[in-house]
Amino acid sequence: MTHAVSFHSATRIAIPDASATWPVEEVLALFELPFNDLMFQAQQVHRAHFPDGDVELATLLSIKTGGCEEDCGYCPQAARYDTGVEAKKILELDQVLEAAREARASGATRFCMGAAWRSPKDRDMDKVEAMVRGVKALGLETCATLGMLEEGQADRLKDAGLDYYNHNLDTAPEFYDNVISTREYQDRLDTLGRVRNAGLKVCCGGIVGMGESRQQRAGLIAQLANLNPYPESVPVNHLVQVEGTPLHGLDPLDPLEFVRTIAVARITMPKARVRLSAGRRQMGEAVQAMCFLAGANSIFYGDKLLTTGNPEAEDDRAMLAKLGLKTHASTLTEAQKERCGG
Ligand code: SAM
Ligand code: DTB
Ligand code: SF4
Repeated sequence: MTHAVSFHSATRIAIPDASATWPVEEVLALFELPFNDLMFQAQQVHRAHFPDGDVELATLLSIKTGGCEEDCGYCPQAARYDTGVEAKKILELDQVLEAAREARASGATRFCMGAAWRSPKDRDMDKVEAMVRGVKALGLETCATLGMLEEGQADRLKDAGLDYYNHNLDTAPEFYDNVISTREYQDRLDTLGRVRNAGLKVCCGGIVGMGESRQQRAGLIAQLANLNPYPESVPVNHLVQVEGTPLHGLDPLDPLEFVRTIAVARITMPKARVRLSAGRRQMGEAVQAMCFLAGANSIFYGDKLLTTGNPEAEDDRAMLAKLGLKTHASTLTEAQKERCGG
């Protein structure tokens, strides 16, 4: 065991500290626990690090849709696949701010701006920086996902007031070439390094259900958990199969395997926000409820992800109420609420 562990007083469950390193075999061993033992352990770790039942609501906006030059096999926005997604120009600042105001009024505390780029061009950076400044001024936490960043670009985003940069590893290194050929795994790690060096918080996760093995799911989680420090925020996406993409038509993943992935992410990255991300519409409430039990504490909130559907906000509010979960906004202190504009 390479982890420094502390013990949760009531149950003597080992809780790894923030600097633990995770060999893939140990991550795989977690995946292979009896389901109830895994869930119990994940719930212990979760409660040791987060207030009970707190779920963050993050709204996603596609600020630049479609026409992307990359070949990510899951992605409806890659120009080379015939998916019916139309390439559009970058949104205007006021369109973004309008969406951010609506998100805030519906109860979101975090606003994520996504662009279908391999990497941002310099002329795009000015526009994105203005968006980040404007969204931040509304009191929302800001997140952007714009592709690979070059030297200096992460610093510019940090200066504009960006809180998180989302850049996913997507899968295990040994499965990666089955999914993407237009950029390397190392390119992703390099961007994550620049994001870290700029002092931004890292939002980094991946996709499950792309035909990878359990060992490879463990490989992805080990990669994430062994980043030093591990990401503050870990989106776990369930592949949304889109007609026209190479990954359309795969056998669906066993939903319990998805729940296990969430639990293993929670145990190996105890202080991270584990984000139950793409695929919720296809999942149903019972599987989502198990994901919350397994340690997920953030969702994308609003009826659209980037190009595909997400549950209606009203249905999500009803689901959270039914499960007795609280939104992050309702658990913020009065001082924090003041900073977030109420
Ligand atoms: N273009 C930028 C990039 O790829 O870094 C940012 C946007 S990209 C759409 C952000 C992430 O969305 C991808 O890394 C992938 O993890 C996720 N994603 C894209 N299409 C998906 C799908 N069909 N199902 C699940 N997740 C998906
Ligand atoms: C992340 O990991 N998942 C979100 C966000 N980061 C940008 C994106 C999911 C996209 C799902 C497919 C679509 O709607 O185009
Ligand atoms: Fe482009 Fe990002 Fe989609 Fe890959 S995931 S094709 S980089 S938009």
